[in-house]
Amino acid sequence: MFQKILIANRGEIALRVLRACRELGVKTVAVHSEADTEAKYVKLADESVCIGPAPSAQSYLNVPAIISAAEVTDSEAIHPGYGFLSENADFAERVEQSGFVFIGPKPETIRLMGDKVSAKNAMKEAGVPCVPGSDGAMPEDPKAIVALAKQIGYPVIVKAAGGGGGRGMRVVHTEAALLNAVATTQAEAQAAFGNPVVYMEKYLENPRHVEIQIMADEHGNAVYLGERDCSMQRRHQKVIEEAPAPGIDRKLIALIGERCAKACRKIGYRGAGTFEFLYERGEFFFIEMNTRVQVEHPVTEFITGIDIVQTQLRVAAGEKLPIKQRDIQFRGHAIECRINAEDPFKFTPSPGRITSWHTPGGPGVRVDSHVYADYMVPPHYDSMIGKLITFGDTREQAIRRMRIALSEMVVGGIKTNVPLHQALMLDAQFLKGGVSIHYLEERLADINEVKVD
Ligand code: MV4
Repeated sequence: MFQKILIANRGEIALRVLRACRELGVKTVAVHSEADTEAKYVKLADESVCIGPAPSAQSYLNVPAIISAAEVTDSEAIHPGYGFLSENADFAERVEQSGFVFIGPKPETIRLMGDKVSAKNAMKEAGVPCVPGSDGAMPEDPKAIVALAKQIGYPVIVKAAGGGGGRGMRVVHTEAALLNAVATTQAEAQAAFGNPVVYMEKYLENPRHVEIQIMADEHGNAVYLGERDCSMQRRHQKVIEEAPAPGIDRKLIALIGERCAKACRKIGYRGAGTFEFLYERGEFFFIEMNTRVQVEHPVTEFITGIDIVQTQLRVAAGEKLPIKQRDIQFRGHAIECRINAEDPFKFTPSPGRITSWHTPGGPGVRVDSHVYADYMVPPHYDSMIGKLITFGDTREQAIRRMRIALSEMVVGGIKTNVPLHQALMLDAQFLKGGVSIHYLEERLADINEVKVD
């Protein structure tokens, strides 16, 4: 195991990585911006280095400053967390070239998955079911584009190869709108990602977002840790995640999970990863792969009992996966509510000083947060200030525990989305389970309509 690692991130995930290090006896270096000097993980880390001013571009995305911090502190490895540089292949390469271990997949794997066309090709090749579409980049010939869309059947969706996570895509309902949509998406993709390549898929109108967590080592072992349902989202920001996904056939999950694990072995994947699927009418369709630890990893930790962040550190240090697929048992149900510093129904950010902070507890309750009373939520970053995760023998018990936990939660001085979560924990459709990716936005539109009238 490493002696010392550098945590190239901020907020709750910096604290989560720090705790995993503590348990493994690994020393930690926190890097932080000028806005995060008072952060909890900075105080708790064995060492800390200020890497620049508040704006991320000058601190958490400042590659030379992060590498220098690793050098001056004699760190052996860098954990990138999520967001920021976590899926930047050039960063992973620079880390390795500078003699450090990047806690994640190989740079070429990140690059393969970062290009959504090559990712889809690789996964299709490896036997992972994909959304029907262009099988690679869009043809050049306009006639071929029109013919392809006709063959796929409208509506279709045009996506940028350099996009992902909801950026650079356009739904097309008619042949009349097709070629303009392709040209516009290409131009936007060039401007946003420096890559004009686009591809086409059948547009699924009312799917769920279900993702499979995998874990792999560099000795050819890979396992799947079940799925998470992340359909409760707004503008591509997940609001609630849960595991298992309600109402999906366990045999189908096992089949898709095995396919994902097999694909990881085939491409030589290393570390934690997530296969994103759309699930509609009993079928799974791969859309993208995330090559990092995800915000919602705790729900999987609850139902499997596996510490995903510790396992990331172990496999990065060259150890074999500590678990075999047959040892992994899925037990109970877990739900995560993301707590954001924002207006609960208008979603405007609400940074500022937290005057009081009381977190819930009790059996099956976990709070992952870096904040505390008197902490100043900086306006420069993501509004997520913590995550509330509950576990129960059944989904109903996890929900009951979440309602109690939310009622115990006190955050003074700023607005949070706790009231939204309280409303959703009583929502009939949520309680039934299996809402689509459009459900929350439609429900919020209803709420706002009532308020206007
Ligand atoms: C889709 C889709 C429907 N059909 N692809 C959006 C984020 C990116 N990861 C892929 N996305 C979608 N791709 C096909 N062929 C609908 C979405 C989508 C979505 C997916 C997951 C979670 C939330 C979403 C919200 C809007 C659209």
